[in-house]
Amino acid sequence: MTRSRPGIARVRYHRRTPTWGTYRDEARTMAELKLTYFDFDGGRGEPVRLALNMAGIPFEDERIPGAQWAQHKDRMPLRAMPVLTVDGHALTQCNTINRYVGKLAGLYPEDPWQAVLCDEVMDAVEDVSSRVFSTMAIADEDQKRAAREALTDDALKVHLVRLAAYLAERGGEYFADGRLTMADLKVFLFVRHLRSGILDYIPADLVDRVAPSLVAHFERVRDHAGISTYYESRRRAT
Ligand SMILES: N[C@@H](CCC(=O)N[C@@H](CS)C(=O)NCC(=O)O)C(=O)O
Repeated sequence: MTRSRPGIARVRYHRRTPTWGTYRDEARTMAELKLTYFDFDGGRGEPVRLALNMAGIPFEDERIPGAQWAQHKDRMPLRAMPVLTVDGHALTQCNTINRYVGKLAGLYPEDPWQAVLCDEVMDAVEDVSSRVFSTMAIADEDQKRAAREALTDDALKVHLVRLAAYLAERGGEYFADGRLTMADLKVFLFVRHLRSGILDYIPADLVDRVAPSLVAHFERVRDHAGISTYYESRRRAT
């Protein structure tokens, strides 16, 4: 996986064998990576953290506390995060970053059709979760309630039902390539957020009622050795 970008420094590293997977140890030439995102274990930056940790790819996990965001905003190319800095080049757009990191981590399909199925799911989740995120900025409680109830009755249900249909069409376990890919990480985090109960006016049992197969998928991904090991290490660290 040698990238050909003349004049850009590369770091040589030895990828560890993940305890959960089948990767063999292999020496690789890999870019130096830094993920910059908010300091919580979720959101648009989290699939990248999961994928890089699962694959044992070293990276700097730069976590910006929400209270300090104003001081950092102007150094981001589009005044938003996540930003993945690759050998000094600041890359934006979470799904673009997910595809790149998915390729590095072996969590993105090589087959073009499977890749587009993976992309479709990632973009659908991005679309609907952007609409959920945008309600967080609504200060007026009545307006927030109205916006979230409208989302629950329409876009959220439509997306959850469609995602469950995709899952069933694709064998019922994973969204692309018959194995865990970046699409599964994105759906896992979306479902975890919806079921967490922290989103007032979006019922925490919505997914369970509307798309129970996505709950089974959530548990499958949560219990994946690479993911449970990562979150155990986060629990120990915090
Ligand atoms: N289209 C961008 C959206 C990035 C975005 O809006 N990120 C949020 C955090 S998840 C952000 O930086 N919000 C802070 C702000 O806009 O001030 C992407 O896909 O990465």
